Amino acid sequence: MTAKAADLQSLERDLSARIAAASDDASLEAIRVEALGKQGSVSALMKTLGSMSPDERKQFGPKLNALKESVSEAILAKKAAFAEAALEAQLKSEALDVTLPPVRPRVGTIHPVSQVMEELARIFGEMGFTVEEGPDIETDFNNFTALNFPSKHPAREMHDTFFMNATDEAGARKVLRTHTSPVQVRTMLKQKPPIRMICMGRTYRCDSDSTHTPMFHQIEGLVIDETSSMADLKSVLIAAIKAYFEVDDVRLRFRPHHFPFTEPSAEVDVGCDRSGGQIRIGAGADWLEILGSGMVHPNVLRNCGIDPEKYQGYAFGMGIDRLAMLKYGMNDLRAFFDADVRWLKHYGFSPYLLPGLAAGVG
Ligand code: 2NL
Repeated sequence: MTAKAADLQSLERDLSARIAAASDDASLEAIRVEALGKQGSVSALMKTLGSMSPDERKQFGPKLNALKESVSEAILAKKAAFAEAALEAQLKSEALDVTLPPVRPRVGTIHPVSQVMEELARIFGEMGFTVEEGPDIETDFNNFTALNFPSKHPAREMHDTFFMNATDEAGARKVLRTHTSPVQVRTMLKQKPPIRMICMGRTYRCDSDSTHTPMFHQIEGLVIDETSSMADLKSVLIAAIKAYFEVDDVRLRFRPHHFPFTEPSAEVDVGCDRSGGQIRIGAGADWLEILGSGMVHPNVLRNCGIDPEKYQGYAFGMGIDRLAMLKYGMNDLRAFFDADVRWLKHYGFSPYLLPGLAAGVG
């Protein structure tokens, strides 16, 4: 063997041993530069080709080229192996067990009153009612006059109604709506019958004790067409109460009453059972008053631009806060509006669980 051939062989052995021993990309790169770089050992041997005899070159040239190829390939193969190992390690560290329950971000809870409003919107929506809205600050006309309240009616007195300070040209002051009925007035004024609507929202009365808060929530319903009657009212209420309380049997008792905006008017009691220390709606021998209702007064229809000779309908109203207490077992109304995070955590609902009739509205 020529001296050059021996050099080549030992260089090859040396390089392949170092490539095999390389532990990372950086040391491989160093070996590549040392061997194949401009100043590298293989490149140095390449430069000697020029001074060789043609015979020597013929024998030595291909060997040198083969060495260059094999070193280059060995380095690339090792680099690929490193890349694969790195990917493997990354995939392992990012492995995700998709059978684990989801991690839920902390985003607070849905207030029971909001939950109940969602449920009621669903229940009445399924029965063809639209959901209408209106402002909390109302005109005296929309809150009282259109609804057939006489000008001296006690509900208009200072001690029941929150009045705004500003007066209009006629000296009238706006009010915080004392019920949601002005939304029905607005709907009747802008829309022709048939009307089939509910509205829900905040209402205000100057009243505060263990069962009254100055702000509370109401739902009211209104149906105006040519034929709707108290019988239709009763069947709609029974269906809604069954769906809301998730019970199969509900009894209702209509007691004659008076509201300025309905004639006839009735307060409605629902059958319940108080024997277990708590109220269970549906079964049992007791009664609980839950809503007021009646046939819309002809004066109200007229005040809202609807001909009472042609159209008629029913209306009802109930307190949402108490509906929430009855279904979800809260017993102190005032805690509803304290914004105590412990109460909200206990009684609030997950924002991820929206009420739906298919899965039960609860
Ligand atoms: C109750 C009683 C009621 C209505 C509300 C109504 C609205 C219009 C016309 C006629 Cl625009 N009536 N609403 C009717 C009867 C009773 O609520 O005890 N609410 C908590």
